[in-house]
Amino acid sequence: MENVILKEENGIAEIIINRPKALNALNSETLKELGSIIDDIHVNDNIKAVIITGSGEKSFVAGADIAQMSKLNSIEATKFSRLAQNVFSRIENLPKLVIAAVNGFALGGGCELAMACDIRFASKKAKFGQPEVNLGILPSFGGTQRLPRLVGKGIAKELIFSTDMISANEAYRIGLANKVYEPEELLTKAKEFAQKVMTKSPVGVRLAKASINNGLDVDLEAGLKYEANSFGLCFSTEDQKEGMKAFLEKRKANFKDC
Ligand code: CO8
Repeated sequence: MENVILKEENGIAEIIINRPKALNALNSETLKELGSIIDDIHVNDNIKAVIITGSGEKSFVAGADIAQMSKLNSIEATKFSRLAQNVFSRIENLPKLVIAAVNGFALGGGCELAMACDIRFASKKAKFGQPEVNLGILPSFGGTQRLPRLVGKGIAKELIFSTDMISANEAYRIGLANKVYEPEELLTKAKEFAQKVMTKSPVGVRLAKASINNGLDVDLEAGLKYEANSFGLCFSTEDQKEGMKAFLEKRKANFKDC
């Protein structure tokens, strides 16, 4: 693959968007490569968690590729938006933990990519923003939908209408970033978090992720039913039996993901 690097170590996949000359901007080729890597990871049982980051020290992803986008007609633009939305939804619904390690600019499509991940860890140097209305367009890789769900309608509108670029600390304050770290410790902290989650019951983590994601798109009663059904499903697994037995025997659980 030309634009995306995949590294794998100890059950953790590190996906690096790698177009540093364009500050890792997402063109259609990069999105297709990213989608194909996500699909491979989906069916690879050896990979338990994923970290997405940007190549170089300056940028996570500085948005969709403006040079490529500037040549699109209306139908092509819709297709481009749907391509990215589809890849980001596959990331959001991947039945494994996905952490965005935001190492620099996360603008436009870059902020939208980070928001499709479960957790956002930011370097102190990170900058977040949705600058699309500067370009005569709107956020269309999911930003008008995921940003208000994360930070609320008012702050989402403030960020999208103003195009203000905000610091990592401000992103943390409004709930866009989960944690802020020194640049040199960002990846280590992301890996440590992944390793911590990997000691938990994979069944529990997977079903909790699906329950949270599905619940946000339906009314409370439907979300509660989904949660209760997922809870019931746990009782057909070995992991539930092992988790509760281990507690009662005062030992560490040995989960097998079955
Ligand atoms: N697309 C293409 N190239 C880019 C992008 C981008 N988004 N961002 C940076 N680059 C390129 C620059 O053109 C430059 O290339 P070159 O060296 O060949 O001139 C190189 O990266 C370095 O950039 P700068 O020289 O500008 O670096 P600075 O440190 O001066 O500035 C900034 C960094 C502030 C990040 C600046 O590059 C910038 O403002 N970039 C654009 C950010 C932006 O507007 N992003 C949003 C794009 S729109 C979007 O994401 C919409 C998603 C939904 C679209 C739906 C489509 C249908």
